[in-house]
Amino acid sequence: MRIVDLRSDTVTRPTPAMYKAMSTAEVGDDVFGEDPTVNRLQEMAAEMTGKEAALFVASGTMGNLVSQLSQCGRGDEIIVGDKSHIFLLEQGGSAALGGIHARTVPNMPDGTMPLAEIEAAIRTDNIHFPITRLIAIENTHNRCCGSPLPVAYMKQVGDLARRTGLKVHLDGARLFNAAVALGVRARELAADADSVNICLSKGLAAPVGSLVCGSLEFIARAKRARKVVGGGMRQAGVLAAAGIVALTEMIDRLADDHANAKRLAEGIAEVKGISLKPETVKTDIVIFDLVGIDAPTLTARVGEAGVRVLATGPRQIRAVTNYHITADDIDHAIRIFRKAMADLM
Ligand code: TLP
Repeated sequence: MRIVDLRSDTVTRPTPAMYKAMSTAEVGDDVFGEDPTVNRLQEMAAEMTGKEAALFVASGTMGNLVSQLSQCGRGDEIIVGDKSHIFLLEQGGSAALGGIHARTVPNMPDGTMPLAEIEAAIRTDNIHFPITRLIAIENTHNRCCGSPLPVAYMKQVGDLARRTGLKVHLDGARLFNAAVALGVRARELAADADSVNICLSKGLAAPVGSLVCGSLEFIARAKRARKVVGGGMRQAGVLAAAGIVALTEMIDRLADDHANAKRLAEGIAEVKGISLKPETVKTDIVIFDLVGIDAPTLTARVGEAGVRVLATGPRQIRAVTNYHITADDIDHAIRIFRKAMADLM
């Protein structure tokens, strides 16, 4: 059966160039800082995000956790979006492992948090309150339909943080999708962040890995935090080699994923029972609501026909385009959705 896997951009498998690079990677013990391939990847990531240094970590979750552990102490508070990955989908790891308290501010449909609401959430000096340390921003914003947050907004958050003595963490798991969609460089989007997490294993198709980027001083602390969560890897150059290919060859083509996501959105927006505004789709993520049918039922039905998507709510579905998905796959998926809805409604 023809399979069109739209569950996530994380389902991507390594490209032939990645397999080749992995098989010939020069390696060393990275806990000693002696893996030349890891070091090269870290230098590339630092340069691309405009930071002094970078650190290779196992996953986006580890990158976000290590960044928070490096910037906050126990009992400190972070301001995060109520639809952010950090708040919803990382097991509350910063609280569980770092004693860090999360204060949520609503994410708007475009992924931003209103500046006035961020400011209102900052704690004043009062013996009853935790101390606010960090504002965490997500760009693109996964649960807000992959919205790219513009440079101007990132700067406004940075200005607010500097004025109030806070740090900014950027969960840039899909920062390159944002850069491509907005026609800017990733470093412009990262300029106002003290720490940035970028992922290689999503739209960039590397099998494993993320990088946290920031000042030399931040990276020194992040390296300790990575070690205590068990993330000190040894001959990690085997993985980093694929990451170098990801950062070199896989960024510009994200535009194809964005075009395919738009094509999918336009193709299913008119289907009865699907509520979706195609203009909200700006990167590789399509999120839509259902009317008169529940998400697990539709997900199971299209799944039987080989089209894999995720239910992200009782009546909400997410589809994510990626390296393996062609425009023809999208047209096939549209036909499967149309038929499933016609049968079920
Ligand atoms: N997101 C995954 C799942 O966890 C839901 C996905 O399929 O979208 N930040 C953001 C914005 C993310 O979307 C993700 C992964 C992460 C962090 C965590 O990355 P990993 O999965 O590498 O730990």
